Amino acid sequence: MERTYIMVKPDGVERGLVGEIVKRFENKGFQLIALELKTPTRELLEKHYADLSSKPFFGGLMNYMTSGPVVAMVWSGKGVVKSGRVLLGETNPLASLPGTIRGDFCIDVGRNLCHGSDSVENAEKEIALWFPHGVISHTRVMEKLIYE
Ligand code: DAT
Ligand code: MG
Repeated sequence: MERTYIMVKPDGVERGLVGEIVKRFENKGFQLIALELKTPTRELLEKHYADLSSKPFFGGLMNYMTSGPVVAMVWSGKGVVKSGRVLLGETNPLASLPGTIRGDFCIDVGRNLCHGSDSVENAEKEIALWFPHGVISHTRVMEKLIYE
């Protein structure tokens, strides 16, 4: 089954939006297979955001992302990478539609609450980076109520 890496950023944790964000993935029918509250090191974040290291906002992004604990999660399900990005909304919250997490709860791109992997390949890389000890393997009882 497809998997994606979803993270509640420090502003989302600080603002008490972890439950709200988890709820949206649960309501959709996706399965939570890993979750950890942790304060990431700059080294870990530099790997996670390696493709953005030359951007002018990279320093600000590192300061933001190391400002407090994050909630790191892995969600599993059919089409979860793309669908997860739809649940999150656009990178710029002001361009995000109401009904999406960023559209409903934030304003600035540098305080956009959450992260979601942008491809299946990157999802697997990010899962290996954030959960080097692996995730759970569990078949839900309700699986046939979600998938035909
Ligand atoms: P996304 O998080 O939607 O995958 P991204 O990978 O392009 O977006 O960028 C990662 C994060 O970097 C993004 O969530 C917030 C920050 N960021 C991106 N573009 C930015 C910009 N123009 N100014 C400030 N921060 C930005
Ligand atoms: Mg990205």
